[in-house]
Amino acid sequence: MLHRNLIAGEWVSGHASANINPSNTNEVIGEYAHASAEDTKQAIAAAKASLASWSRSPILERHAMLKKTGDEIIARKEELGRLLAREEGKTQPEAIGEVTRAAQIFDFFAGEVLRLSGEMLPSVRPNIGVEITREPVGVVGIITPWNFPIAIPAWKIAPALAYGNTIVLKPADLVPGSAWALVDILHRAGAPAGVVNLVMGRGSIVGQTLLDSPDVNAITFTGSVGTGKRVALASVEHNRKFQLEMGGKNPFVVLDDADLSVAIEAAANSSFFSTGQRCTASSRLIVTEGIHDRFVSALSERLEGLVVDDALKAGTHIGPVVDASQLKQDADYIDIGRNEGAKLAFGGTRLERETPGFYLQPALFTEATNQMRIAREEIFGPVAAVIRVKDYDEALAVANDTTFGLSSGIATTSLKHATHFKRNSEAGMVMVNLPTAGVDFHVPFGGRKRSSYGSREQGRYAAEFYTTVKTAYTLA
Ligand code: UN1
Repeated sequence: MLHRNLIAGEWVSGHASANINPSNTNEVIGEYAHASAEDTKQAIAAAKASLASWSRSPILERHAMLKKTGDEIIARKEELGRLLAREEGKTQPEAIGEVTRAAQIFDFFAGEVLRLSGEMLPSVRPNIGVEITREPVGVVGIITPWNFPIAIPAWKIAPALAYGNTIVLKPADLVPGSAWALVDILHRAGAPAGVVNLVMGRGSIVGQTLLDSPDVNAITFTGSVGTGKRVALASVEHNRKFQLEMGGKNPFVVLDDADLSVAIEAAANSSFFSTGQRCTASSRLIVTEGIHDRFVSALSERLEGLVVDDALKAGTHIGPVVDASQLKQDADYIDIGRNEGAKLAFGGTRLERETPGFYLQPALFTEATNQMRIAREEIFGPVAAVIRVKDYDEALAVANDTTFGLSSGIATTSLKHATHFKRNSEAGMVMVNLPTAGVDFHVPFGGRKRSSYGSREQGRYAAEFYTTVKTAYTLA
Protein backbone atom coordinates (compact mmCIF):
# COMPACT_ATOMS: atom_id res chain seq x y z
CA MET A 1 0.00 0.00 0.00
CA LEU A 2 1.23 3.49 -0.86
CA HIS A 3 1.10 5.89 2.08
CA ARG A 4 0.74 9.45 0.89
CA ASN A 5 1.50 12.84 2.36
CA LEU A 6 -1.25 14.96 3.87
CA ILE A 7 -1.27 18.48 2.47
CA ALA A 8 -4.16 20.93 2.96
CA GLY A 9 -6.43 18.06 3.98
CA GLU A 10 -5.70 15.98 0.85
CA TRP A 11 -3.63 12.82 0.55
CA VAL A 12 -0.96 13.66 -2.02
CA SER A 13 1.04 11.08 -3.91
CA GLY A 14 4.69 11.24 -4.89
CA HIS A 15 7.75 9.20 -5.66
CA ALA A 16 7.76 6.48 -2.97
CA SER A 17 10.35 4.36 -1.20
CA ALA A 18 10.10 1.19 0.86
CA ASN A 19 10.07 1.15 4.66
CA ILE A 20 12.26 -1.83 5.66
CA ASN A 21 12.15 -3.93 8.84
CA PRO A 22 15.60 -3.89 10.55
CA SER A 23 14.81 -7.28 12.16
CA ASN A 24 14.29 -8.75 8.70
CA THR A 25 15.60 -6.73 5.81
CA ASN A 26 13.67 -8.90 3.35
CA GLU A 27 10.44 -7.51 4.74
CA VAL A 28 8.89 -4.36 3.33
CA ILE A 29 6.49 -2.68 5.76
CA GLY A 30 4.99 -0.41 3.14
CA GLU A 31 5.67 2.22 0.51
CA TYR A 32 5.82 5.82 1.66
CA ALA A 33 5.66 8.84 -0.63
CA HIS A 34 8.41 11.45 -0.57
CA ALA A 35 7.27 15.06 -0.54
CA SER A 36 8.97 17.39 -3.00
CA ALA A 37 10.10 20.93 -2.20
CA GLU A 38 6.93 22.14 -3.94
CA ASP A 39 4.74 19.81 -1.82
CA THR A 40 6.44 21.14 1.30
CA LYS A 41 5.82 24.74 0.25
CA GLN A 42 2.15 23.90 -0.28
CA ALA A 43 1.97 22.29 3.15
CA ILE A 44 3.45 25.43 4.72
CA ALA A 45 0.99 27.61 2.78
CA ALA A 46 -1.92 25.42 3.94
CA ALA A 47 -0.77 25.67 7.55
CA LYS A 48 -0.53 29.44 7.21
CA ALA A 49 -3.98 29.72 5.62
CA SER A 50 -5.67 27.67 8.35
CA LEU A 51 -3.95 29.44 11.25
CA ALA A 52 -6.48 32.21 11.83
CA SER A 53 -9.47 29.92 12.15
CA TRP A 54 -7.68 27.17 14.14
CA SER A 55 -6.15 29.60 16.61
CA ARG A 56 -9.63 30.97 17.32
CA SER A 57 -11.41 27.63 17.26
CA PRO A 58 -13.63 26.86 20.26
CA ILE A 59 -11.60 25.17 22.98
CA LEU A 60 -14.08 22.28 23.10
CA GLU A 61 -13.38 21.55 19.43
CA ARG A 62 -9.63 21.38 20.06
CA HIS A 63 -10.14 19.39 23.24
CA ALA A 64 -12.36 16.86 21.46
CA MET A 65 -9.94 16.42 18.57
CA LEU A 66 -6.96 15.76 20.84
CA LYS A 67 -8.96 13.47 23.12
CA LYS A 68 -10.28 11.46 20.20
CA THR A 69 -6.73 11.07 18.92
CA GLY A 70 -5.52 9.80 22.29
CA ASP A 71 -8.48 7.42 22.54
CA GLU A 72 -7.84 5.88 19.13
CA ILE A 73 -4.10 5.50 19.78
CA ILE A 74 -4.74 3.64 23.03
CA ALA A 75 -7.45 1.46 21.47
CA ARG A 76 -4.97 0.43 18.75
CA LYS A 77 -1.84 0.22 20.93
CA GLU A 78 -1.02 -3.42 20.09
CA GLU A 79 -1.27 -2.87 16.35
CA LEU A 80 0.56 0.47 16.41
CA GLY A 81 3.19 -1.00 18.73
CA ARG A 82 3.74 -3.82 16.28
CA LEU A 83 4.17 -1.36 13.41
CA LEU A 84 6.60 0.70 15.47
CA ALA A 85 8.65 -2.35 16.49
CA ARG A 86 8.75 -3.49 12.87
CA GLU A 87 10.01 -0.23 11.47
CA GLU A 88 12.34 0.90 14.27
CA GLY A 89 13.49 -2.36 15.86
CA LYS A 90 12.74 -1.73 19.53
CA THR A 91 11.04 -4.69 21.20
CA GLN A 92 7.28 -5.03 21.02
CA PRO A 93 6.75 -4.33 24.75
CA GLU A 94 8.94 -1.21 24.46
CA ALA A 95 7.03 -0.18 21.34
CA ILE A 96 3.63 -0.64 22.99
CA GLY A 97 4.95 1.39 25.92
CA GLU A 98 5.92 4.16 23.53
CA VAL A 99 2.51 4.10 21.82
CA THR A 100 0.84 4.28 25.23
CA ARG A 101 2.98 7.30 26.07
CA ALA A 102 1.86 8.99 22.84
CA ALA A 103 -1.79 8.46 23.81
CA GLN A 104 -1.16 9.83 27.31
CA ILE A 105 0.44 12.93 25.82
CA PHE A 106 -2.66 13.62 23.71
CA ASP A 107 -4.84 13.10 26.81
CA PHE A 108 -2.68 15.49 28.81
CA PHE A 109 -2.86 18.27 26.20
CA ALA A 110 -6.57 17.67 25.61
CA GLY A 111 -6.87 18.61 29.29
CA GLU A 112 -4.54 21.59 28.94
CA VAL A 113 -6.84 23.10 26.30
CA LEU A 114 -9.50 23.39 29.01
CA ARG A 115 -7.04 25.02 31.39
CA LEU A 116 -5.76 27.83 29.15
CA SER A 117 -5.43 30.94 31.26
CA GLY A 118 -3.93 34.39 31.49
CA GLU A 119 -3.30 37.01 34.11
CA MET A 120 -4.98 40.30 34.88
CA LEU A 121 -3.05 42.91 36.83
CA PRO A 122 -3.52 46.53 37.84
CA SER A 123 -1.24 48.91 35.97
CA VAL A 124 1.19 51.09 37.89
CA ARG A 125 -0.80 53.98 36.36
CA PRO A 126 -4.30 54.74 37.68
CA ASN A 127 -7.45 53.40 35.96
CA ILE A 128 -5.55 51.10 33.68
CA GLY A 129 -5.78 47.31 33.57
CA VAL A 130 -3.14 44.98 32.19
CA GLU A 131 -3.95 41.58 30.65
CA ILE A 132 -1.27 39.01 29.95
CA THR A 133 -2.31 36.26 27.52
CA ARG A 134 -0.63 33.59 25.47
CA GLU A 135 -1.24 33.37 21.73
CA PRO A 136 -0.09 30.68 19.33
CA VAL A 137 3.32 31.20 17.79
CA GLY A 138 1.97 30.34 14.31
CA VAL A 139 3.03 27.75 11.76
CA VAL A 140 5.23 25.20 13.52
CA GLY A 141 7.69 23.02 11.59
CA ILE A 142 8.24 19.71 13.39
CA ILE A 143 11.31 17.62 12.56
CA THR A 144 11.51 14.30 14.38
CA PRO A 145 14.11 11.50 14.73
CA TRP A 146 13.85 7.77 14.04
CA ASN A 147 14.32 6.46 17.58
CA PHE A 148 10.90 7.42 18.98
CA PRO A 149 8.71 7.24 15.86
CA ILE A 150 5.42 8.07 17.61
CA ALA A 151 6.20 9.54 21.06
CA ILE A 152 8.34 12.42 19.82
CA PRO A 153 5.90 13.47 17.05
CA ALA A 154 3.16 13.24 19.72
CA TRP A 155 4.97 15.40 22.25
CA LYS A 156 5.52 18.10 19.65
CA ILE A 157 2.17 17.92 17.80
CA ALA A 158 -0.14 17.72 20.84
CA PRO A 159 1.01 20.97 22.53
CA ALA A 160 1.36 22.74 19.16
CA LEU A 161 -2.30 22.04 18.35
CA ALA A 162 -3.55 22.53 21.91
CA TYR A 163 -2.23 26.10 21.98
CA GLY A 164 -3.74 26.90 18.58
CA ASN A 165 -0.83 26.47 16.17
CA THR A 166 -0.91 24.70 12.82
CA ILE A 167 1.80 22.22 11.92
CA VAL A 168 3.94 20.72 9.19
CA LEU A 169 5.47 17.41 10.32
CA LYS A 170 8.61 16.00 8.72
CA PRO A 171 9.25 12.60 10.31
CA ALA A 172 12.58 10.78 10.02
CA ASP A 173 13.10 9.11 6.69
CA LEU A 174 13.71 5.70 8.31
CA VAL A 175 10.40 5.49 10.21
CA PRO A 176 7.55 7.13 8.28
CA GLY A 177 5.03 4.41 9.28
CA SER A 178 4.19 5.47 12.83
CA ALA A 179 4.08 9.15 11.88
CA TRP A 180 1.76 8.39 8.97
CA ALA A 181 -0.55 6.38 11.27
CA LEU A 182 -0.59 9.23 13.77
CA VAL A 183 -1.44 11.85 11.13
CA ASP A 184 -4.16 9.59 9.71
CA ILE A 185 -5.68 9.41 13.20
CA LEU A 186 -5.51 13.20 13.67
CA HIS A 187 -7.08 13.74 10.26
CA ARG A 188 -9.98 11.43 11.02
CA ALA A 189 -10.30 12.84 14.55
CA GLY A 190 -11.30 16.12 12.94
CA ALA A 191 -8.18 18.19 12.31
CA PRO A 192 -9.44 20.76 9.78
CA ALA A 193 -7.75 20.91 6.38
CA GLY A 194 -4.33 22.54 6.60
CA VAL A 195 -4.03 22.36 10.40
CA VAL A 196 -2.02 19.12 10.32
CA ASN A 197 0.24 18.51 7.33
CA LEU A 198 2.55 15.55 6.78
CA VAL A 199 5.58 15.77 4.51
CA MET A 200 7.65 12.60 4.54
CA GLY A 201 10.98 12.44 2.76
CA ARG A 202 14.55 13.62 2.73
CA GLY A 203 16.01 16.15 5.13
CA SER A 204 17.92 17.74 2.26
CA ILE A 205 14.66 18.50 0.44
CA VAL A 206 11.76 18.60 2.90
CA GLY A 207 13.72 19.69 5.98
CA GLN A 208 15.64 22.30 4.01
CA THR A 209 12.43 23.75 2.56
CA LEU A 210 11.06 24.16 6.09
CA LEU A 211 14.29 25.85 7.21
CA ASP A 212 14.26 28.24 4.25
CA SER A 213 10.62 29.30 4.53
CA PRO A 214 9.84 32.73 5.97
CA ASP A 215 6.33 31.41 6.70
CA VAL A 216 7.46 28.85 9.26
CA ASN A 217 7.25 30.75 12.54
CA ALA A 218 8.84 28.15 14.81
CA ILE A 219 10.78 24.92 14.40
CA THR A 220 11.03 22.18 16.98
CA PHE A 221 13.74 19.63 16.26
CA THR A 222 14.99 16.43 17.86
CA GLY A 223 17.98 14.76 16.24
CA SER A 224 21.70 15.05 15.72
CA VAL A 225 23.96 17.90 16.83
CA GLY A 226 25.00 18.56 13.23
CA THR A 227 21.46 18.98 11.89
CA GLY A 228 20.45 20.91 15.02
CA LYS A 229 23.11 23.46 14.24
CA ARG A 230 21.70 23.90 10.73
CA VAL A 231 18.22 24.39 12.16
CA ALA A 232 19.62 27.00 14.54
CA LEU A 233 21.55 28.95 11.90
CA ALA A 234 18.64 29.00 9.43
CA SER A 235 16.23 30.01 12.20
CA VAL A 236 18.38 32.91 13.34
CA GLU A 237 18.43 34.07 9.71
CA HIS A 238 14.61 34.23 9.75
CA ASN A 239 14.36 35.52 13.32
CA ARG A 240 12.28 32.46 14.04
CA LYS A 241 11.75 30.69 17.35
CA PHE A 242 13.49 27.31 17.57
CA GLN A 243 13.93 24.50 20.02
CA LEU A 244 16.56 21.75 19.75
CA GLU A 245 16.95 18.40 21.49
CA MET A 246 20.17 16.75 20.39
CA GLY A 247 22.82 14.41 21.69
CA GLY A 248 23.83 13.09 25.05
CA LYS A 249 26.81 11.42 26.67
CA ASN A 250 24.93 10.75 29.84
CA PRO A 251 26.79 9.61 32.95
CA PHE A 252 25.54 6.96 35.34
CA VAL A 253 27.47 7.02 38.61
CA VAL A 254 27.68 3.95 40.83
CA LEU A 255 28.99 4.50 44.38
CA ASP A 256 30.45 1.94 46.79
CA ASP A 257 27.32 2.18 48.96
CA ALA A 258 24.92 1.41 46.06
CA ASP A 259 22.46 -1.44 46.25
CA LEU A 260 24.16 -3.59 43.61
CA SER A 261 20.99 -5.06 42.10
CA VAL A 262 19.42 -1.58 41.78
CA ALA A 263 22.61 -0.32 40.12
CA ILE A 264 22.76 -3.24 37.68
CA GLU A 265 19.12 -2.93 36.64
CA ALA A 266 19.42 0.81 36.10
CA ALA A 267 22.73 0.52 34.22
CA ALA A 268 21.54 -2.33 31.96
CA ASN A 269 18.38 -0.41 31.13
CA SER A 270 20.16 2.95 30.64
CA SER A 271 22.88 1.62 28.38
CA PHE A 272 21.32 -1.21 26.43
CA PHE A 273 17.52 -1.19 26.36
CA SER A 274 16.00 0.15 23.16
CA THR A 275 19.35 -0.99 21.69
CA GLY A 276 21.03 2.02 23.33
CA GLN A 277 19.33 4.22 20.75
CA ARG A 278 18.03 6.90 23.09
CA CYS A 279 19.49 10.36 23.56
CA THR A 280 18.88 9.74 27.26
CA ALA A 281 20.88 6.47 27.23
CA SER A 282 23.92 6.23 29.47
CA SER A 283 27.15 5.34 27.74
CA ARG A 284 29.45 6.31 30.62
CA LEU A 285 29.24 4.12 33.71
CA ILE A 286 31.33 5.91 36.34
CA VAL A 287 32.06 3.47 39.15
CA THR A 288 33.95 3.94 42.42
CA GLU A 289 36.76 1.47 43.08
CA GLY A 290 35.25 -0.35 46.07
CA ILE A 291 32.33 -1.71 44.02
CA HIS A 292 33.97 -1.66 40.58
CA ASP A 293 34.82 -5.35 40.14
CA ARG A 294 31.55 -6.60 41.60
CA PHE A 295 29.65 -4.19 39.36
CA VAL A 296 31.49 -5.25 36.19
CA SER A 297 31.03 -8.94 36.82
CA ALA A 298 27.34 -8.60 37.79
CA LEU A 299 26.63 -6.40 34.76
CA SER A 300 28.44 -8.81 32.41
CA GLU A 301 26.35 -11.63 33.84
CA ARG A 302 23.18 -9.59 33.31
CA LEU A 303 24.18 -8.89 29.70
CA GLU A 304 24.86 -12.59 29.16
CA GLY A 305 21.17 -13.19 29.93
CA LEU A 306 19.83 -10.59 27.50
CA VAL A 307 18.36 -12.01 24.30
CA VAL A 308 19.19 -10.06 21.14
CA ASP A 309 16.74 -11.03 18.42
CA ASP A 310 13.81 -10.04 16.19
CA ALA A 311 11.96 -7.12 17.81
CA LEU A 312 8.63 -8.94 17.42
CA LYS A 313 9.69 -12.24 19.00
CA ALA A 314 8.42 -12.90 22.50
CA GLY A 315 11.39 -13.05 24.86
CA THR A 316 13.60 -10.60 22.94
CA HIS A 317 15.21 -8.06 25.26
CA ILE A 318 17.17 -6.12 22.66
CA GLY A 319 16.10 -5.65 19.07
CA PRO A 320 18.35 -4.90 16.11
CA VAL A 321 20.22 -1.69 15.41
CA VAL A 322 18.06 0.55 13.21
CA ASP A 323 19.99 0.30 9.91
CA ALA A 324 23.28 -0.53 8.22
CA SER A 325 24.87 2.88 8.66
CA GLN A 326 24.09 3.02 12.41
CA LEU A 327 25.47 -0.53 12.73
CA LYS A 328 28.67 0.58 11.02
CA GLN A 329 28.95 3.56 13.36
CA ASP A 330 28.55 1.27 16.41
CA ALA A 331 31.13 -1.20 15.05
CA ASP A 332 33.54 1.63 14.24
CA TYR A 333 33.30 2.94 17.81
CA ILE A 334 33.92 -0.55 19.18
CA ASP A 335 37.15 -0.61 17.14
CA ILE A 336 38.01 2.90 18.26
CA GLY A 337 37.54 1.90 21.92
CA ARG A 338 39.85 -1.10 21.52
CA ASN A 339 42.47 0.97 19.75
CA GLU A 340 42.31 3.62 22.46
CA GLY A 341 43.21 0.95 25.02
CA ALA A 342 39.86 0.25 26.67
CA LYS A 343 39.16 -3.41 27.38
CA LEU A 344 36.14 -5.02 25.71
CA ALA A 345 34.81 -6.92 28.73
CA PHE A 346 31.66 -8.19 27.06
CA GLY A 347 30.02 -8.52 23.64
CA GLY A 348 30.44 -6.22 20.70
CA THR A 349 30.14 -8.86 18.00
CA ARG A 350 27.72 -8.92 15.10
CA LEU A 351 25.10 -11.65 15.55
CA GLU A 352 23.29 -13.83 13.00
CA ARG A 353 19.64 -14.65 13.58
CA GLU A 354 16.94 -16.52 11.62
CA THR A 355 16.21 -13.48 9.50
CA PRO A 356 18.72 -11.02 8.04
CA GLY A 357 18.87 -8.02 10.38
CA PHE A 358 21.26 -5.60 12.04
CA TYR A 359 21.92 -7.60 15.21
CA LEU A 360 24.68 -6.52 17.55
CA GLN A 361 25.61 -7.99 20.92
CA PRO A 362 25.68 -5.29 23.63
CA ALA A 363 29.26 -4.09 24.15
CA LEU A 364 30.72 -3.26 27.56
CA PHE A 365 34.13 -1.64 27.82
CA THR A 366 36.12 -1.42 31.05
CA GLU A 367 39.37 0.42 31.89
CA ALA A 368 38.12 3.38 29.89
CA THR A 369 39.09 6.96 30.63
CA ASN A 370 36.87 9.96 30.22
CA GLN A 371 39.27 11.35 27.60
CA MET A 372 38.69 8.51 25.15
CA ARG A 373 36.47 9.13 22.14
CA ILE A 374 34.12 6.36 23.31
CA ALA A 375 33.57 8.46 26.45
CA ARG A 376 33.24 11.80 24.68
CA GLU A 377 31.29 11.23 21.46
CA GLU A 378 27.71 10.03 21.19
CA ILE A 379 27.66 6.50 19.72
CA PHE A 380 23.87 5.92 19.78
CA GLY A 381 24.11 2.15 20.06
CA PRO A 382 24.35 -0.62 22.65
CA VAL A 383 27.87 0.36 23.67
CA ALA A 384 28.90 1.56 27.14
CA ALA A 385 32.21 2.21 28.89
CA VAL A 386 33.00 1.74 32.57
CA ILE A 387 35.25 4.46 33.98
CA ARG A 388 36.83 3.64 37.34
CA VAL A 389 37.08 6.51 39.85
CA LYS A 390 38.35 6.89 43.42
CA ASP A 391 35.40 8.45 45.19
CA TYR A 392 32.20 10.50 44.86
CA ASP A 393 34.00 13.78 44.24
CA GLU A 394 35.95 12.35 41.32
CA ALA A 395 32.77 10.65 40.02
CA LEU A 396 30.90 13.97 39.97
CA ALA A 397 33.79 15.76 38.25
CA VAL A 398 34.01 13.06 35.56
CA ALA A 399 30.21 13.01 35.16
CA ASN A 400 30.20 16.74 34.45
CA ASP A 401 33.30 16.67 32.23
CA THR A 402 31.39 16.46 28.94
CA THR A 403 30.11 18.84 26.32
CA PHE A 404 26.61 17.37 26.73
CA GLY A 405 24.08 17.71 29.56
CA LEU A 406 20.81 15.90 28.89
CA SER A 407 20.33 13.35 31.67
CA SER A 408 22.42 11.79 34.42
CA GLY A 409 22.00 9.13 37.07
CA ILE A 410 23.44 7.92 40.34
CA ALA A 411 23.12 4.66 42.25
CA THR A 412 23.67 5.24 45.95
CA THR A 413 22.04 4.62 49.32
CA SER A 414 23.52 7.84 50.71
CA LEU A 415 21.05 10.68 51.09
CA LYS A 416 23.97 13.09 51.27
CA HIS A 417 25.45 12.01 47.94
CA ALA A 418 22.07 11.73 46.22
CA THR A 419 21.15 15.23 47.34
CA HIS A 420 24.51 16.67 46.35
CA PHE A 421 24.38 14.97 42.94
CA LYS A 422 20.87 16.24 42.19
CA ARG A 423 22.07 19.74 42.96
CA ASN A 424 25.44 19.63 41.18
CA SER A 425 24.98 17.39 38.16
CA GLU A 426 25.14 19.58 35.04
CA ALA A 427 22.20 17.92 33.30
CA GLY A 428 18.60 18.82 32.56
CA MET A 429 17.29 15.62 34.13
CA VAL A 430 18.80 13.75 37.09
CA MET A 431 17.80 10.25 38.19
CA VAL A 432 18.52 8.69 41.59
CA ASN A 433 18.60 4.87 41.62
CA LEU A 434 16.77 4.93 38.29
CA PRO A 435 17.81 4.61 34.64
CA THR A 436 18.92 7.78 32.84
CA ALA A 437 16.30 7.05 30.15
CA GLY A 438 12.56 6.47 30.26
CA VAL A 439 10.92 9.71 31.32
CA ASP A 440 7.43 10.71 32.43
CA PHE A 441 5.20 12.43 29.87
CA HIS A 442 3.79 15.18 32.08
CA VAL A 443 6.95 16.90 33.34
CA PRO A 444 9.63 18.98 31.60
CA PHE A 445 12.08 17.26 29.27
CA GLY A 446 15.32 18.81 28.10
CA GLY A 447 18.99 19.34 28.72
CA ARG A 448 21.87 21.76 28.99
CA LYS A 449 25.13 22.55 27.22
CA ARG A 450 25.33 20.99 23.72
CA SER A 451 22.33 18.73 24.33
CA SER A 452 19.52 21.23 24.04
CA TYR A 453 18.56 24.72 23.05
CA GLY A 454 15.45 26.67 23.92
CA SER A 455 12.71 26.06 26.40
CA ARG A 456 11.65 22.69 27.77
CA GLU A 457 9.34 20.21 26.07
CA GLN A 458 6.42 18.35 27.65
CA GLY A 459 4.02 19.01 30.46
CA ARG A 460 2.93 22.56 31.22
CA TYR A 461 6.43 23.83 30.34
CA ALA A 462 5.68 23.16 26.65
CA ALA A 463 3.54 26.33 26.61
CA GLU A 464 6.71 28.41 26.68
CA PHE A 465 7.71 27.29 23.19
CA TYR A 466 4.33 26.92 21.51
CA THR A 467 2.95 30.30 22.56
CA THR A 468 3.96 33.92 22.47
CA VAL A 469 3.01 36.28 25.26
CA LYS A 470 0.84 39.34 24.72
CA THR A 471 0.54 42.21 27.20
CA ALA A 472 -2.55 44.39 26.65
CA TYR A 473 -3.30 47.69 28.46
CA THR A 474 -6.83 49.12 28.74
CA LEU A 475 -7.91 52.47 30.09
CA ALA A 476 -11.00 51.90 32.15
C1 UN1 B 1 13.10 8.70 27.15
O1 UN1 B 1 14.23 8.39 27.52
O2 UN1 B 1 12.09 8.26 27.71
O3 UN1 B 1 15.54 11.03 21.36
C2 UN1 B 1 12.84 9.64 26.06
C3 UN1 B 1 15.53 10.66 22.54
C4 UN1 B 1 14.84 11.52 23.53
C5 UN1 B 1 13.68 10.86 24.15
C6 UN1 B 1 14.05 10.01 25.28
N1 UN1 B 1 14.44 12.76 22.91
O4 UN1 B 1 16.07 9.62 22.85
